[in-house]
Parts: sequence; C-alpha cells; structure tokens
Amino acid sequence: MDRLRLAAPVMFTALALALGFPGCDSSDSGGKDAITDSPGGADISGDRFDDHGEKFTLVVSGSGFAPHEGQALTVAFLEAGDDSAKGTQSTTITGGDFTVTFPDVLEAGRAYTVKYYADLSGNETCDTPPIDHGWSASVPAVTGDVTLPVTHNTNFDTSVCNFF
Ligand SMILES: [Ca+2]
Repeated sequence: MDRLRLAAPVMFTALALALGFPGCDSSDSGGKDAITDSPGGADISGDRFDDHGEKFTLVVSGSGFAPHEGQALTVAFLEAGDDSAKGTQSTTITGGDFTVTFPDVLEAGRAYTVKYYADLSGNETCDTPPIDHGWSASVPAVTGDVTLPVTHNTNFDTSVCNFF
C-alpha cells in the first residue's frame, strides 16, 4: 500500500511501471522522464545520486617507514581546499610498511589531500612535527580507484595535526 501511495502522485506511468516491472528501470517504452522516477519508491533518491557520483576506493600504501616500526600510523583524507577530514583510519607500521584502505569514498573529478602521521612520541595524539612525524600528499582529480604510494622522508608537514 505504501508503494501505491508513493507512486501515484508522481505519474500514472510511474505507477504502471512500479506494478508491472518492480525493480526494473529501463525495459518499458513509457518515456525517459517516467523511467527516471519509476522503479520502486523509497530508495530512488539514493540510486539517482549514485548515478551522478560513482565512488572510488582510496588506498594509501606506505613503504620505507622502518624508523617508525611498531608505531601507530594514522591517515586522514580531505577534499582539496577543504579543511575537514572526510575519513580517518589508523594502523600499525609493520615491516616498515603500512596500508590503509578507504572503500568507496572518492568522487570522480574531485581532487584530495591525504594527511598522515606516525605517532613517534607514542601518546596516541598527533603532536606537531618533529615531535611526531607527519606528512601530506596530493591525489589529483579522481578517475577511478586510487592507490597512493608514499615513502618515508623528512619533509614534514608541520600543519598535519590540524586534521586529526
Ligand atoms: Ca604523538
């Protein structure tokens, strides 16, 4: 009953599609406008947004971090030009390497900045380098899944703790 009540105000063609082809979005000839709004009801808006912005996965792969062996390594990613972290993850540096994965977070055409720090001081808090060691890396406009390789260096980002 809810489906009928939702579909009816949209279009009669949408109602017909919902009844005749539940879950189907393209096989009817009822017109493209109707098809856009037709299949099913409550989850339409989510599908529509996905169509406009497929999400891609960000992998940050670090190597050469042996000086920080066993330390916590925390990664944040931001949209370029934005100061608020869109996601943060921590791991432990093992064998000089680390890998952090953010599944399905990047939007096509957008550029990102990745901030990351090793908790050298061991207090589970980001301290401005060189107390902890922290870095920044850029992800250019996204066209697909991204693997960002980073290697240990001493070019610290002294603002890195602003993002954790
Ligand atoms: Ca620290």
